[in-house]
Amino acid sequence: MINNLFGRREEESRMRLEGRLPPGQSLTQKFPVLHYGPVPRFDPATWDFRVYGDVEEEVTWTWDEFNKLPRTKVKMDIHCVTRWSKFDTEWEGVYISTLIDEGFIKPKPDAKYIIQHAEYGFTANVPLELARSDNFLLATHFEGQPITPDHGYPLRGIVGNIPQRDDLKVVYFWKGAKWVRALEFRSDDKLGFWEQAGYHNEADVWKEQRFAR
Ligand SMILES: Nc1nc2c(c(=O)[nH]1)N[C@H]1C(S)=C(S)[C@@H](COP(=O)(O)O)O[C@H]1N2
Ligand SMILES: [Mo]
Repeated sequence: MINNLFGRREEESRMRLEGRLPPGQSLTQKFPVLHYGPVPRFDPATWDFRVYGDVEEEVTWTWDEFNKLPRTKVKMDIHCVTRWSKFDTEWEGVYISTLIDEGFIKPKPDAKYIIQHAEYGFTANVPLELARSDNFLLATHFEGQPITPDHGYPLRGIVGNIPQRDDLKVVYFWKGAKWVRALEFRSDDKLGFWEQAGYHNEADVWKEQRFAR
């Protein structure tokens, strides 16, 4: 593993040189766990995933059904507002754009935002345009293994930077909800959990939009 061959500082310098280290961030080779509240238990028999709001047809998938949806792998750099960045993380899961393109989800024309609803009432909001882009994934796997319980098992939103893809907007990692259970499509925006607590609604990592004021 590259992480073992090079020290943290050497890797950080390399990322800075490559233009991949956003302002105010530092590289970590660990994977910190950050969330509010307890880690939920997963029961595949009762778990479901709901898509509702500004969609032509509301849908609900069981865990089995969710696992039959078209899947994608993506490698991203993730940036936490608490100033750690983790590079070249590999995720596997489901792209919202694929679900829309293949007719699994049919947003109404006025749908402009989505809210990720997670266990215990946690929410995270993003513009639909961002949720549909290649750097946003509903992920089941990290580095080839099911995501661990504290990182969001069985399903979480993931958002980060894909190197060389300067066309994509990159937001802080809190915009991906762990233990996500539903997507709500909306014509108007609605602040999520951390956004209501004073974090910046747009959360652009390159503009260092950490806090609302
Ligand atoms: N359900 C849920 N998802 C959440 C949070 C949370 O409190 N609850 N916190 C967010 C924040 S602030 C961060 S930085 C990332 C952390 O993900 P990690 O623990 O896998 O590093 O999860 C995000 N998703
Ligand atoms: Mo965070």
